[in-house]
Amino acid sequence: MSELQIIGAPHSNFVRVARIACAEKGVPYTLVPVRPHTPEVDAIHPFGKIPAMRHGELVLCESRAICFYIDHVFAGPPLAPRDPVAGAQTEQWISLVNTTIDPLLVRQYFAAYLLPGTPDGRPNRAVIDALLPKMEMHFRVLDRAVAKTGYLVGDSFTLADINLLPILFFLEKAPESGAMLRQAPNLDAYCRRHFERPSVAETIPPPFPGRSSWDFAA
Ligand SMILES: N[C@@H](CCC(=O)N[C@@H](CS)C(=O)NCC(=O)O)C(=O)O
Repeated sequence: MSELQIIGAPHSNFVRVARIACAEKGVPYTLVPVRPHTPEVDAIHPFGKIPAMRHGELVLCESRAICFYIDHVFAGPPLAPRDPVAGAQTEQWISLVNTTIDPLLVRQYFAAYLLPGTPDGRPNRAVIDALLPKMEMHFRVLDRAVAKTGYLVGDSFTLADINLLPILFFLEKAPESGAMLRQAPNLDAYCRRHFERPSVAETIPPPFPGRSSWDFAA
């Protein structure tokens, strides 16, 4: 069968999830680095979002579905535990990350730096300042979640961690979230440890288009 393609720009945290999943399973893939709403993506995702996937005749969209496929079709360590309790806890954290943490910390906070919508293009202070109390609560939740074992679920690396780490990579770069991370000892140690994991380290995205580095001035 032809090589698996992960379709989507490497800056997307959801694309990175699919790439880390491939790396963890030892699945070779080609990255097709296209933006949302381009013909390659629109042909697969009904709403034009990334990632999409192509493997032979099969096309899929949505990071969770793509990771399910990668996890079940290929050999290698399970990304989601097959034990029903640990599996359900993994799904619980994937859902919390994707439906609560990503919308606040990436789509609202990080976007206020990246796509600020201000007349001079500077970070959107009004948006950022309004988000800070909720962000602190999110950091407290995550710090508690990894305190016991250094993983979100049980004592092994799962798809739950794979979904969270690309978001923490962004958060480490921005001023307020970077400070919150450094003040959350368990979460900070979690990042230091797992950012070095080969699947995570080898999928670090290049700086966003139009930026020369990952530095975000306040
Ligand atoms: N639920 C989707 C979310 C994917 C997603 O939102 N991707 C972003 C890039 S990080 C995107 O394509 N945004 C374009 C849009 O929302 O129109 C998944 O898990 O794959």
